[in-house]
Amino acid sequence: MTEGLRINGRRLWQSIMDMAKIDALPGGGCGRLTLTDGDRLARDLLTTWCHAAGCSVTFDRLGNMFARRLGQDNTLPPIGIGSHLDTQPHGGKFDGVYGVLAGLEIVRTLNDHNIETDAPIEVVNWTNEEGARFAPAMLCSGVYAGLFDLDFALNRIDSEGRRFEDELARIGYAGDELCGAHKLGAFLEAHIEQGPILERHEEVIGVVTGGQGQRWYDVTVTGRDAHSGSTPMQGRQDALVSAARLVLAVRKIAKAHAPDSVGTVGEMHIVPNSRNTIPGEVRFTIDFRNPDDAVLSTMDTALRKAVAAETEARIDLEMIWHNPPVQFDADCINAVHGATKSLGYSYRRMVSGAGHDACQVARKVPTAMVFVPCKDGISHNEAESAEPDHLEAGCNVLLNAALRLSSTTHHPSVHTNKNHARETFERA
Ligand code: HGY
Ligand code: MN
Ligand code: MN
Repeated sequence: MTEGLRINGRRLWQSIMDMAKIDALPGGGCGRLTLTDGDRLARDLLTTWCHAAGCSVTFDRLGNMFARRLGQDNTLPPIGIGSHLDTQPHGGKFDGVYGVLAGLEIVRTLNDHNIETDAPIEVVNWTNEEGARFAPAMLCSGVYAGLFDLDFALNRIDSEGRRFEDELARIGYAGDELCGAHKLGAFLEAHIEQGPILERHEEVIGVVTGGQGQRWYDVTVTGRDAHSGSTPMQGRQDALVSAARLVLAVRKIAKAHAPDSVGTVGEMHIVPNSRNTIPGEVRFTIDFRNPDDAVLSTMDTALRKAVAAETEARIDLEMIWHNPPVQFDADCINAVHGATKSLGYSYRRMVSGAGHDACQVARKVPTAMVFVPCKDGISHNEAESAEPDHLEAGCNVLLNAALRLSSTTHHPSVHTNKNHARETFERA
């Protein structure tokens, strides 16, 4: 009865466009940082829609939201379907939002057809996936999966010195449920690929088998403030020159570990940031990624060597996040793969280059992902865009995979692959 069921693509698209009005930017994207008033409005809108679809909505200590649609047997752990509503400062309309609203569209479609699943279905919105305001990324799905403890998350500070816990309370989304106590039988996440591979190969669906590893660092370079006019070049302790050499070292290390490594310095603060004072302090971030944790270790060694070679200023390097590569659950991957084939979409199996809440949740709950293409592979950019029929196809796969999973008792076969994600990894 349910095989080959399809969602309402127009309704899905409209919900994404309506959500995109919250903290809309002039360039067509969204700047909806976590725990801001915009995040609150997005959460309120999702709650209204989920209530209208007959769901009950709860949220845990970190504001992770669960909208529950009852099944025939509500003693079974629910199938979670979701992603995140927070965006990058200059983000797009689809990153994260697509996955949450695909879950809502599945609930709406099941309602349209009066279908009662065996296990309950839950639409999930994970708090602070982006890590742009409170590092690291995937923070609250990480606490849920037991990768960070609660206090670590509650005490994270943003660049203006505001605490995570205070901001969560301010927007009214600090729940009582212990983060990690909420049962899920499986978790599925639909997401735009955020890279060019599906588009390059003209495929519609990515059957995602895992995620690459990542390491994040905070670097503080301490030199000495001095007058730009009267201080001789010889003997300066210019923190920005040292930082610039390390920025180039990050690129060199990533290229030296080609083709699968990437390295980025995305955030930098210069103090005192005055045009006629030699910078005395520079703080910046480093983001290394590779599907193989052993390679990330060699990149780490190369970075520490570059730091040791810096003599003009003092360098403090702190690795604030070590996220090993993850392999998704075989049964969940097969449900996605089987649904894709039965719906007749072109597809490839692939490892995710970007991090996702699913990469964290997979360490606790059987999990898999569905990718759809995005234009030119661009994301974390206001120009991010996706085709309505691709979004619809991904949501159809998600629906049929969820139906397969909700009617089988599911035993976790999750393993965190410490070395490297097994599927071949094609670097963009
Ligand atoms: O960093 C990531 O890969 C994700 O977009 N938060
Ligand atoms: Mn995302
Ligand atoms: Mn993102």
